[in-house]
Amino acid sequence: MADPPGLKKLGERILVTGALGQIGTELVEALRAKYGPDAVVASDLREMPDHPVVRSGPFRHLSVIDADGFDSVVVEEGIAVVYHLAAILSATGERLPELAERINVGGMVTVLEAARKHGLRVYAPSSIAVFGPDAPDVAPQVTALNPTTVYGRTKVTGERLALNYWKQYGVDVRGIRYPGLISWKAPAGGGTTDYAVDIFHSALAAGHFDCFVRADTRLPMMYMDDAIRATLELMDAPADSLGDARVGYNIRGDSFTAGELADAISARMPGFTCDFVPDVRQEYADSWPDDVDDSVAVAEWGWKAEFGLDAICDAMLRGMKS
Ligand code: NAD
Ligand code: AKB
Repeated sequence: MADPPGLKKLGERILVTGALGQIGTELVEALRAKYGPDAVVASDLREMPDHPVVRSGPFRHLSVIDADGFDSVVVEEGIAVVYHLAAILSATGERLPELAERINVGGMVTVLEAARKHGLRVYAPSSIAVFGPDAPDVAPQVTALNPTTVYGRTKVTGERLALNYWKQYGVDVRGIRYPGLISWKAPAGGGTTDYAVDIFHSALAAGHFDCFVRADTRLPMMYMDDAIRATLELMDAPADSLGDARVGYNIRGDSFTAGELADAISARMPGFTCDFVPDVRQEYADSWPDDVDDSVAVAEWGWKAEFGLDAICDAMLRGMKS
């Protein structure tokens, strides 16, 4: 039977939620390069007509907590795969906990329900924020998940929901516990690890940065190119190679302190200065591990990072100057 007028054939295209954010800006670019511009429908709650994602292919204005609207977009656009990036990050989430619950957990339910009904594949990222202060300094793949942030708790719930939909309904859902992501094409979106992005912007604009965590704050970090490649590689991995970590793989990029990051920038920009003036975000950073053990991702789908601290600094300064 012919598709109703105006509808694309179901099962042909990709939908990205939260596409105008820090990750979406680069993931949409990578997906459009891989599958063609028309195959990737970007969506977001925000409307930004001049954003490169909006200008480079189809865009739908869509809230992930509007389940009926989401279903309509899936059918109208012929969606087969969803990359679900829409979320409220940690710093904003602690200020607006109800909003974080509604969007992070409610949005996940919307996407998983649509996946169950329409047979969609789903990519839904998790975060190192699933770990709490009781996790080992180098967090293993499997350990108690007792986060003290609201954001972290929504991410644990997201992983559990995803695993249930996989086990009960066979929904092919995959995810990665991203470390703090460092990139220059779009601003970081209200997280705790934003200092590792903001420091580069302030260094270039003012030669100085007031860092909102202490110099000895050590966290897992990753350059965006590695994160995008990991996302594409995980989605391309054969389903039968993935175990229960499929909904939230630990992946390692590098681990460094805020002081080490400031020193690495000073080494490239003589005269750069950084003061450390911790605020409430220090508490969230202190609750997360120093590093992660990614041996399960390495064994199951061959993960390997390319960017360490020095390569990240070189790429950031080169990219921002261009
Ligand atoms: P971001 O804040 O930069 O972007 C999120 C986007 O979601 C924004 O464009 C926002 O407008 C949109 N959004 C918010 N509410 C929405 C709604 N109701 N409906 C539709 N869109 C909505 O976030 P990001 O850094 O791109 O993060 C994407 C995902 O990756 C999130 O799940 C986040 O938890 C996870 N993650 C990010 C990092 C990181 O360092 N960036 C680290 C770990 C995990
Ligand atoms: C945040 O700081 O909230 C995010 C994350 C690590 O999930 N960057």
